[in-house]
Order: sequence, then C-alpha cells, then structure tokens
Amino acid sequence: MSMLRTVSVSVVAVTIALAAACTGSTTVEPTAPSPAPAPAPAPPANITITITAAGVTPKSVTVPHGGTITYVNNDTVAHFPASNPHPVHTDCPDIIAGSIAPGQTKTTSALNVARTCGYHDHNNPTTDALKGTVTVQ
Ligand SMILES: [Cu+2]
Repeated sequence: MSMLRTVSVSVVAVTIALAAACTGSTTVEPTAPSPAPAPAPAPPANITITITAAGVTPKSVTVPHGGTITYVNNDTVAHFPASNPHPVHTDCPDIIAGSIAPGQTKTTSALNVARTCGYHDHNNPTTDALKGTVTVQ
C-alpha cells in the first residue's frame, strides 16, 4: 500500500513537472528574427540641377520613376538643357523643360521611362561643363 502510494505520488509529480515544462516552453517567446536592413531611402522625387557659368551641378542625377527634374539657371545667360543627341534631342525628350532665362527655373513633367540619358545645353552644345547624365529608375 505504501509502495503504491509512493508510485502514485511520483506519477503525479512527474505529470506536474511535464505540464510545467510544457507550460514553460510556451511562455518563452522564440527569438524574433532580426529585422531586414532598411532599404536605402529613395531619392527625392524632384531632383534639382543647377546651372551656373561654371556648368551643371550635379553632373549626374538619379530620378525615381515618376520623379521630375527642376533646372535652376543661376547664370546670367539663358540655358537650354536638352536630351542627346544634338540637335534632334530624340533619346529622352521628357527630360527637356525648354529654354531657361537667367534666374529662372523650369521643371520637367514626370519621368516615367527607366533609362539613362545624356543631355547638353542646346545653346552651347559642345561645352562639356554643361553636359550631364540623367538616370530614371
Ligand atoms: Cu541640342
């Protein structure tokens, strides 16, 4: 009798221990997976290209899909950024905003075709400082 009681108590104790272990395992949260590194922030949707007597800055820009370019003419003469090739400007006509008077700015329409385009100043088509590259993502 006493032996049976000991066995029964042991079984109960083991059952409680297993239940506790089981319960314990459910309360331990699995280690959360490390969050993926944040992607690089997208470039701003509007990119500014500044034109001075020294040339265009920056020489190379990247525009997100649907973004625009604003040309700022800080020179004392008109400039006319235009897609290559001169004089027909057929590569990327959407990056053309027209002739820009001194002190004025002009903004393109939304650029929706992913490609890389060279441009030049249509008024000074051989001036390297006024040439640049636009990449539309
Ligand atoms: Cu031209």
